[in-house]
Amino acid sequence: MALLTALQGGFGDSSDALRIDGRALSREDLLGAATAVADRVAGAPALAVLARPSVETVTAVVGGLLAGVPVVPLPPDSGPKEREHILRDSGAALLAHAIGDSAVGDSVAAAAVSGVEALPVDPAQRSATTYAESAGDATGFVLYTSGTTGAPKGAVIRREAVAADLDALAAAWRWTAEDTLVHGLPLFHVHGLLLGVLGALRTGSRLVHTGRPTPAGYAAAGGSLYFGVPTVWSRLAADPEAASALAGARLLVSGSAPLPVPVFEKLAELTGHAPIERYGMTESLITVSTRADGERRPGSVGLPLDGVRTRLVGEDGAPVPSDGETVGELQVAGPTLFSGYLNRPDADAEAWTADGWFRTGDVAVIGADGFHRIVGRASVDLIKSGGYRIGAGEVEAALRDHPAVADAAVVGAPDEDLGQAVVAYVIPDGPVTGDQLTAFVAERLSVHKRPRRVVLVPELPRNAMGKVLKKQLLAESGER
Ligand code: MCA
Ligand code: AMP
Repeated sequence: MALLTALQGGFGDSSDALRIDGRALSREDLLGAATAVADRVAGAPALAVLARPSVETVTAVVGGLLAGVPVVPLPPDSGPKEREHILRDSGAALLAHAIGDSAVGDSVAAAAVSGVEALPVDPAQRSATTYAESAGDATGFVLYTSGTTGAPKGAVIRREAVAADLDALAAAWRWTAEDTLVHGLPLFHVHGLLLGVLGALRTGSRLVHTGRPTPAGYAAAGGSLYFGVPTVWSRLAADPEAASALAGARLLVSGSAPLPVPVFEKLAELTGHAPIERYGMTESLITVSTRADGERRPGSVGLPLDGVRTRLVGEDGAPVPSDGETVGELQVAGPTLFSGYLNRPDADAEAWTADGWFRTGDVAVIGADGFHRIVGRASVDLIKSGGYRIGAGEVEAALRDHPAVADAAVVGAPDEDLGQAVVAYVIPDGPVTGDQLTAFVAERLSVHKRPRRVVLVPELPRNAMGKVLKKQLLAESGER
């Protein structure tokens, strides 16, 4: 079966089946334009896509999928160092970008360094070539995601994993062609791209992408199904007028980070809809969710999706009971899991158990009724800020590259708006300001990885082994 069932099956089309940041396309137009991209990329080892929230991005991604070429979304705000790594590591031969994109210079320059050819995408082009559907176990995407240390790792995601996840979500959320999906999330992650775009092209729902996920944009969109990260929902809950405009929706869905219970409750009060909360990872896609026809319990992410298995394991590796109290590391298995990290057998060895389960690194509790509650992350070095996953080690390494930095430690400080905010503790080795260091990181890494706050300190708290005591820094960061 085709991955993008509705797009390729041509059912229920309309002139604005897809509206992105104010520009509309029918599915027939998208298919013709994407096929023109497919004609140009067929046979390439991988296609990088400069993933701004635009019609061109969707056209390029779909073009890669039609041609059976693995798609590598490139965050548009990633600094040169990160961009270079993604392009080189993924083996992308082409970098698709919007034709006439004046801000594309940097990326094309980076692409030139890596021997990658720039591919301007024009959504007005058309082709009617037909491509045979690729095998389900072929790579659909390589999605780059941060670990606790080092550069982002490429998670290799099979086409059939995407299809399985979308079908399981459609069942859990009763997501159909009758829906109009609304969100304004970035198009280089599972949430915004795989669920938020491919979900619409598989189920046949209309899609309105608001450019940015603002309360006003969501209020004006008139959708039935809304996606957001907790920061988006908390900003909406703080804007009663915008929130009340969502009263006519069918389902509000939160994910990518924990939805605070007060935000859940405020949203329910203002919109009349208790939000659905679901849990997932880049590596596993979405695995656990509350259901449209089931209980929506604040603070809980619900039940495993169809076909997904979960278990809790203690620090000694032994199973932990599902009694609603005992915490353990959450491990998952099933058809939505990734195939492994590209070029990183070391990371694979750490991520998988001997019996084939994926270690999420999240700590959870499972109730006797099967409901899952995510308690936190096992490592303080993986930060979630505004729903973005940020490795403390990557930011620390970028800071240490600065000549006036002797050492740095990065933590995710509690933050009402973002969940966690990136805070850097830096031992200077010469005259330097926090703003200069933030700007320095911005030249290397994505915008959201920049420290929100830099604290210059004479030394870092360490244990007897010399390891930085991050929990102590975290406690201090919360006091400011
Ligand atoms: C940001 N800015 C900064 C800094 N950081 N300026 C100085 N120093 C910094 N450290 C700038 C931004 O570029 C922006 O500028 C302005 O400050 C406001 O930034 P911010 O507060 O971050 O607001 P925002 O830009 O509105 O971002 C909030 C957001 C965003 C919209 C919630 O964080 C977001 O889109 N998050 C979604 C992440 C996501 O999709 N994750 C899914 C991962 P200017 O205004 O000039 O641009 S997939 C996943 O997790 C799994 C599978 C799952 O479960 O879904
Ligand atoms: P990413 O790889 O960016 O997809 O981030 C995955 C991580 O986001 C997970 O390991 C969790 O720590 C976190 N996460 C996603 N959804 C939720 C949720 N509903 N509640 C708590 N944490 C979540």
